[in-house]
Amino acid sequence: MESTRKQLINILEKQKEHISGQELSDQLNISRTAIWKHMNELKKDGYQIEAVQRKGYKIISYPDKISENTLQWGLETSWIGKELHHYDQVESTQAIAHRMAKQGKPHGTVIVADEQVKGKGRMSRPWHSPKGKGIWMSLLLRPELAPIQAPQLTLLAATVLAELISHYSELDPKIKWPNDILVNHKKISGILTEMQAEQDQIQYVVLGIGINVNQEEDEIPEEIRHKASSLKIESNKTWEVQTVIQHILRLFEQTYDQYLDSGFEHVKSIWEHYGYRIGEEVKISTMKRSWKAFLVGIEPDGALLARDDSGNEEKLYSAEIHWGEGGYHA
Ligand code: BT5
Repeated sequence: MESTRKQLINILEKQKEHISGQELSDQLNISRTAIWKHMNELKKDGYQIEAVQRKGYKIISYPDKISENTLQWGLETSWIGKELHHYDQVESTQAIAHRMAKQGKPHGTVIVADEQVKGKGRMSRPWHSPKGKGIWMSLLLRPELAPIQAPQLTLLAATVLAELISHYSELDPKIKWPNDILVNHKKISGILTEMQAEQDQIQYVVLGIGINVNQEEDEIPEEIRHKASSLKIESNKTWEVQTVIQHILRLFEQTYDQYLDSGFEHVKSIWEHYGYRIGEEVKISTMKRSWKAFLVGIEPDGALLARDDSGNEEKLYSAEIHWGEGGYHA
């Protein structure tokens, strides 16, 4: 049933004009009654299908509910998302992406889920991923880069998200080093990059993107409500998850291709443009000392560059940064 249904959707999608029941039944090798039943099922799932006498069927609009078909329909990319897997519920899209990477799935494979029951952040921290409220997605990449360059992909992804939010709303997104997207000092998105590498070559990267899209305030877990938010809460509008995913994939592909062609400089400057507290003073505590630092920007290896009062610059890989009044505290 599932595969005939998928074939049917594929045919209907390619069709600019109506297609007759007879033609569909010939192409799919099933009876016209079976076609009619499938159409009813599709309508129940939210597809709006027009049936015109003597002309046949045509899809008028797609369901809100996302699927592989609806995501790929109108996806203007050349390599990303050509292979795309959508799930209603998973433990974590990261785990699926790793499994697919090991099965040899291609560069650009995308895994999307409506809900994650064991979504994860960095260092195995939990990532809250409620059903239908956000984007929980992993990209499988096979870049010809040295492992040391992998952090650049995370920074690149963060710039893509910041650019999109900025482009499609009045919001003023910020990228908090290393990779949180904040709006009004609250985290609305996190990125988790995991890599499998051999000697000097990356085998594959799984780039996980989590975005809180349509949660209301009371749908954010209480313990993180002071520091987490969603696009809807901040912008006062409902966002179409499917369209946002398609925009992300398109802009990610474009930015990635440009990065491979002309290097990291462009990503760096966009990142610094959106960088939270970049060009400002913050307090930093490391194991060795506690000091007042001016945040200069990011380095090609993903480090945060900070300058102290005497003009000495230091690359930070992990440090406790006191982001300041009203700021975000991890
Ligand atoms: C991250 O970790 O920010 C990376 C999140 C990556 C999630 C994506 S979703 C698709 C893919 N599949 C996965 O399983 N993961 C990736 P980190 O910087 O460690 O932040 C985790 C912390 O953020 C938690 O300890 C909470 O304090 C907070 N947090 C948890 N869920 C959140 C949410 N939905 N929104 C904002 N903050 C959240």
